[in-house]
Amino acid sequence: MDSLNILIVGALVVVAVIVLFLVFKKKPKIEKPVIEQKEITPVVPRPEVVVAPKVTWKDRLTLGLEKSRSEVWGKIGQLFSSGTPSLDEIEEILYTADIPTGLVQELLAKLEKEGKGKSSDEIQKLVYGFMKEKMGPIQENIHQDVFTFDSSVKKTRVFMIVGVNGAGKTTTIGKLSTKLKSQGAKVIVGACDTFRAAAVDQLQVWCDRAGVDMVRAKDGADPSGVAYDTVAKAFSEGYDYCLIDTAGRLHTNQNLMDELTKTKRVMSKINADAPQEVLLVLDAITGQNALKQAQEFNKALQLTGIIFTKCDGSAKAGSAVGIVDHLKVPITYIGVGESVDDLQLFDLELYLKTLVGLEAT
Ligand SMILES: Nc1nc2c(ncn2[C@@H]2O[C@H](COP(=O)(O)OP(=O)(O)O)[C@@H](O)[C@H]2O)c(=O)[nH]1
Ligand SMILES: [Mg+2]
Repeated sequence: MDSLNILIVGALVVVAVIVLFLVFKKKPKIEKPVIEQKEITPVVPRPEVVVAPKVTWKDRLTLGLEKSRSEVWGKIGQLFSSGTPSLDEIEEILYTADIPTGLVQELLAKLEKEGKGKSSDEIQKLVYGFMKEKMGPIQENIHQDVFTFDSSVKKTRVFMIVGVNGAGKTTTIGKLSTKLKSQGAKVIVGACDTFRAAAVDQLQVWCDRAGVDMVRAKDGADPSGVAYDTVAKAFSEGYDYCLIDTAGRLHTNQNLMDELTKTKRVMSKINADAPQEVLLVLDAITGQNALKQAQEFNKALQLTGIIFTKCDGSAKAGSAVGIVDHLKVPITYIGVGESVDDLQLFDLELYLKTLVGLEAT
């Protein structure tokens, strides 16, 4: 019985082995199917790519000076197009644009002498030539190399920015530091408008956005102290540009003007050349009063340049010619709006051609 069992089990094992062998041998190899991975793109309508047209500086300037061109400078030629106009009419237009009396009379005399029978375009060229003659020699005095950053020049340039309240000092410093930083310059800003906490915060926002350093006043510090600390840091740490913001003040307030003189003086204790530039921010809207302001600031601080802001929205942008002619101080920058790109180095030819409506090249 036992041997029969063993036999049966043995036979079963043999049969099982044979079956298993056959099963595994015959089983076709099942290859994993290769599933092609196709990218599934959802059918979503593509939004139209709108590329904002690049607004060039020439376009910005043309738009900014539109009022001055259409209401004043471009109008002179038009008046000549239908015969010789009454010079009184031109005189009145020039006075509304806040052109000083002496200059108005000079231009009228020129128009009277040379304008007869000329076309509108020829008159515009004559006006352009007159303005260029007045401003050209003074504009030559701009220290061009100072305003364009050159990384091979290892120098710290200090700009002191002055002007009455609301002229655009802080905004201009914000724009300038953004520009200089994007050119690769190391920039530091001194927040010396210690009268208003909001003014310091306003500057801080610009500096943070531009990624430049700023020195704030310690509690109770006076403006010249902040200027001193900023300039000292600028020179000891090798900054390329040091921009000093100051509190807006009326040019008629002697105490405040004295304080500005002191601020300027303390900077020169750190470096005899500092500040290399004392720039007056003038708001074009101020018109005739701008000249008075400029004279007072120049007397107290010996200005090296003028930053002419808010030329947009005012028909008085041409008052630049009177200011430059009177003061013998060049315009270094011109502002035609609130964005960084609305401030540019002043280019006399482009400015004058745009102002009188001649095609600028
Ligand atoms: N339209 C226009 N506004 C400007 C220009 N420059 C500055 N502003 C504005 O003028 C106002 C006063 O500027 P701000 O820099 O605070 O003057 P600050 O008191 O001299 O420091 C701000 O609202 C500026 O945005 C410009 O060129 N055009
Ligand atoms: Mg300010």
